[in-house]
Amino acid sequence: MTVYDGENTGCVQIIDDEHDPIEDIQECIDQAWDLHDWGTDYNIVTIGGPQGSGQSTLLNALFGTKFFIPDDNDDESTTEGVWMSVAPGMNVLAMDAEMVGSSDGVGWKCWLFTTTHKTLLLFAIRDHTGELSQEHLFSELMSSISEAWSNLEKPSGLDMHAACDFFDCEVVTLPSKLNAPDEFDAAVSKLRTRFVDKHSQDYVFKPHYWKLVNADKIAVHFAAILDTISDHWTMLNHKVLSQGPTPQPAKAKKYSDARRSCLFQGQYEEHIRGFYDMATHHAYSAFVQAIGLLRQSTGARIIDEQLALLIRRHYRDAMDTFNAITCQHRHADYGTNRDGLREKCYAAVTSLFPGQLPWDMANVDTQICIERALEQQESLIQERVRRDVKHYLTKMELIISQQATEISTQAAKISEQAAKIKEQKAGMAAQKKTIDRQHATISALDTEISNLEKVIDVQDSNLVTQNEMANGQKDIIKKQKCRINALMAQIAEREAEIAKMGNQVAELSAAMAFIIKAQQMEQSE
Ligand SMILES: Nc1nc2c(ncn2[C@@H]2O[C@H](COP(=O)(O)OP(=O)(O)O)[C@@H](O)[C@H]2O)c(=O)[nH]1
Ligand SMILES: [Mg+2]
Repeated sequence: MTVYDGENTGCVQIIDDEHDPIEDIQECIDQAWDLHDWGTDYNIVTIGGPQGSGQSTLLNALFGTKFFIPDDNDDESTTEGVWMSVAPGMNVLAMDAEMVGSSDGVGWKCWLFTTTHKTLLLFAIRDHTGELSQEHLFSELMSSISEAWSNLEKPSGLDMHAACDFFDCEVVTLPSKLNAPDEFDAAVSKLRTRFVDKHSQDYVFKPHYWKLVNADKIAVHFAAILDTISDHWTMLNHKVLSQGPTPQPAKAKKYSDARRSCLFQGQYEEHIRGFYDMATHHAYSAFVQAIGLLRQSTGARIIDEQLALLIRRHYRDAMDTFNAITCQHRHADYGTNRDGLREKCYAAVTSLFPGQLPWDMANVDTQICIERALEQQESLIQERVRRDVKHYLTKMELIISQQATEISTQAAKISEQAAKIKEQKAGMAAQKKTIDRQHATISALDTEISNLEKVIDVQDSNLVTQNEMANGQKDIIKKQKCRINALMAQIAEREAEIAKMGNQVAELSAAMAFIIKAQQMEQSE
């Protein structure tokens, strides 16, 4: 019995917390969601990411759903299993699931539930601060995806495919819901328009995302997918998704019983019929539209060679579309359905260009077979060339990496030498500074010397003058000496004279004393 949530939020649990499928999704389709009018005009969305990364919050904000969001204080509770809800006012089925981090990758299965040929992986980077540009994030993501894809073990026949054959990838950034709530709301509502506005250039749901199942048939489709998943359980769970331990045998059995009861006994055949109808519908409607346009644009009523070529090209596109859709789900009905599509295309051409036998179908198909064989040859050659190129590239990479090592060793040496040179330069600069300083000192000394020289010159000239003066004085002294000598001679003369006069005086005195004595004697007598 399908689990409806207690609060009547319109959300239904389609896989339970034990990761077992809930049986009667059909009941929701018929009653809760009422998908009967949707046909293929619908889309399925889900958000992947670690628990607590805001998946439920973003789903609710974008699609107006009411998926469970735990209380901020409630660390324990979280989304368990897979829940689904119709987005109010939109032909969108939103899935909320425990995702990466769950023990067996149940959330990944949501992506596998896709009912389209191609899936859009829209990476929403939350709490984006703008440090890394969207372009940068995109290129990082793309390189991670292609690396993951190249490590993926692909079913045989899909080895040649690239991730972009199955997935379109885009990146959007969202500001922090907690730190910038207004900006977050604005960004989310802008993003929402991309899911709603069919005329927008950025409309998320591209026409080439063919729906392979009518909306009211998705229950059987899901069951069939679960069947496929469980058949490839080991590969999906371990080699591809690396999501935890091998399921215990008891659990595996329970799972397989559940899926079998999910197949609605007999509805699988109906599902396959619907699937082929859908593939025929997509291929045929594209073909009819294309040749209708051809008829309109050329105005031609008669199929000439050129028109036949164009029609053939569209016919081939239609067959390719049919094959692309059905290639992963080949079934016994393939041949009958392909022939049916061929007949329908033929009928369409004859009704647009009545009364003409535009081509011999067998011929066209043979030609297409030949072309395809040629293409296969070409792709084999390309593959061989690619392998050779890869081999060569690996070799080159090795050589380049060796050279890179060598270069990096040399670069290290060069940088070592550069460091030394830098050191020496610094030493030289220091020496230059010292030399400059010494130069300055020398030039100061030079100035001082030249000043001193000037002083010396002045002193020299002074000395000359003084010498001259001295010589003059010497002459004067000489003259004075002569004069002194003359004076000395005069003095000596005078002294001699004085001595003479002294002698005379002494003689006179003696004479006078004699006289006096004589007088005294005379007197005394
Ligand atoms: N920082 C931040 N928190 C968010 C954002 N979106 C939701 N949250 C909070 O993260 C918690 C878990 O959100 P929920 O949507 O339940 O995460 P889920 O487990 O991935 O579904 C809630 O408390 C939200 O308020 C976001 O963009 N940034
Ligand atoms: Mg959640």
